[in-house]
Amino acid sequence: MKVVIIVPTYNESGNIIPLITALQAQFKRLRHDMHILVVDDNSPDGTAGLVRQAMQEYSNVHLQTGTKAGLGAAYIRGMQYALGELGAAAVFEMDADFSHDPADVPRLLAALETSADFVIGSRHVEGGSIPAEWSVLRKLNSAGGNWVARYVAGLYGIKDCTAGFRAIRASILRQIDFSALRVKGYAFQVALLHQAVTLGAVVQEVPVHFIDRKLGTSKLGLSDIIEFVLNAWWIRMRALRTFLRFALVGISGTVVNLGAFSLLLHAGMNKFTASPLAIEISIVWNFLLNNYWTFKDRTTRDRAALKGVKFNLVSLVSLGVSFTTFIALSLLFPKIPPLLSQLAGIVPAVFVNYFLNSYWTFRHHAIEETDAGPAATAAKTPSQSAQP
Ligand SMILES: Nc1nc2c(ncn2[C@@H]2O[C@H](COP(=O)(O)OP(=O)(O)OP(=O)(O)O)[C@@H](O)[C@H]2O)c(=O)[nH]1
Ligand SMILES: [Mg+2]
Repeated sequence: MKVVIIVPTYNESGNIIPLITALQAQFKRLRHDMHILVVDDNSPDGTAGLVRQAMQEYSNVHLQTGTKAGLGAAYIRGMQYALGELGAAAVFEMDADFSHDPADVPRLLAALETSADFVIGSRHVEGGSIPAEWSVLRKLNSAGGNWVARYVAGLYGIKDCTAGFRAIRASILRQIDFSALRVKGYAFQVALLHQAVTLGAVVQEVPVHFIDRKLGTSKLGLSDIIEFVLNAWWIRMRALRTFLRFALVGISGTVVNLGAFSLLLHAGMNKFTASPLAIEISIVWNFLLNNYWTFKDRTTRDRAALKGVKFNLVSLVSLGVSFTTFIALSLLFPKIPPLLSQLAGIVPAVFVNYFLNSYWTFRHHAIEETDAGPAATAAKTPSQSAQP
């Protein structure tokens, strides 16, 4: 397997050569075709020049230069180059400042090979750590970032969403529309992870000890923090948008149901024939709108006709949920008006309907059938899924 370790650099002249040397030492232990791609944004301290010298010695070291546009922009450029020109089967994200221990590379790679599509070198799972000497403010910043990623962006099951030490299968990255990530700075880490989870990637966290940089300075700025929070909310709003569309379609379906029923009665049809026909017309109406509008961004495996059948079945389940609620409320509270029980039944039915259609009928299946990666075979815990 061809593996490319992407190292973004900005003024890392003190670190880059020792890092390349340390990585080469680790590569000797691995049976893979290991490469290093340094993505340098024309660092004024001459980082790129040092990499060019290293390239004389090592044929597996590559360099990409560009103008400084943030960590995310550098990674996007690097990943496109690694997937395109270099033809990588897997890539790593890794800092140049030795915060990520090169000796951890084989462990992350082993996890990628055996059980995951997206491996995180995690500071927040058992066995992992952040430096004890970090100030309270720094710890709060890190914890706050992860909190926002988990509860705002919806990456609930993942402990270290902001980590910058990762191993990712190319089959996942190839499906990501990088231009749609709309991030330039550190927010890239959460945006990418969210995309991968939405695509069905199996995520695994491998514990690592995060070490503070000894040389050079941190590049994290206020604009990065602002972009980070805005990006998490943007992800949340997109998920909400799907649900709102689904609800809107449901409301329009009710109008279609009643309209069709009236028209059929008007045309002289028996009410016992008109009722199920009107229901089916509204189900087909809802299905078409959901298929071509609500979930249009999803790549599904089934043909439209099969999805239509699934949608009908889900409608039947929702009917059961709604009716059971109606009966339960009517029996428990005989005094409340039937219309209220009927209305109350709609609430759980909408959520069940949405959940089943989102995760079954219109389930996103972007992984190719030929992909032998874990996402193609392994079951994913729902808590890790960010599929809205
Ligand atoms: N190419 C490029 N690399 C960047 C940019 N910003 C940061 N980096 C690199 O990204 C990696 C992580 O940046 P750091 O400044 O170490 O950020 P950090 O690890 O969150 O902060 P510290 O723990 O304080 O070091 C380092 O290798 C940086 O050199 C950028 O705009 N362009
Ligand atoms: Mg760092």
